[in-house]
Amino acid sequence: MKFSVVLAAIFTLFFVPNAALANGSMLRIEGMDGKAVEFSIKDLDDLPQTSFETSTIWTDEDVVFSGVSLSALLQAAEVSGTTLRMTALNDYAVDMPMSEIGDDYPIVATRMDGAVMPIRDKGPFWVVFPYDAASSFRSETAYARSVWQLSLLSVIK
Ligand SMILES: Nc1nc2c(c(=O)[nH]1)N[C@H]1C(S)=C(S)[C@@H](COP(=O)(O)O)O[C@H]1N2
Ligand SMILES: [Mo]
Repeated sequence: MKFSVVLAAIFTLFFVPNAALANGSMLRIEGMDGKAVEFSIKDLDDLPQTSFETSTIWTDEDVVFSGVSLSALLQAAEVSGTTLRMTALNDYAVDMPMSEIGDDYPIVATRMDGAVMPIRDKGPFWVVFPYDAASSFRSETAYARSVWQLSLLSVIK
């Protein structure tokens, strides 16, 4: 390998915040049977992607969120049940009835406007709804379920 290639690789490793290197965060998913699976951003990138543009209460401008729909993710993790607990890095947690998870919403976003989100910008995993699409997504219930810095999805019932 040429020295310049090695240099470029080292530069990339340390300075380019691409998907695989965003940070070491993993999203853990636990089923009722005690089975647990961990997903990196790269793992999420390998699942079917979904995206939408919306305004949010957290941003001044419309933004495009992209990632994996929560329903597709739970399917990939092979967990099922009636109640999902979503827990954040800061231990914030909220429960959501699985019956209220749609095919396309919410999504576990891994990108905002195409860029991975550092922990300080609510990343790297953020549960978001297409807020502009329906008034029900602009409710305290949906906002409370918009868990940023998501670290754990556990089926509790
Ligand atoms: N990680 C994390 N996500 C969270 C929260 C939190 O404290 N931590 N608060 C929730 C609640 S109760 C609401 S209403 C929305 C909006 O919170 P904000 O008004 O503080 O931005 O974020 C939700 N997501
Ligand atoms: Mo809230």
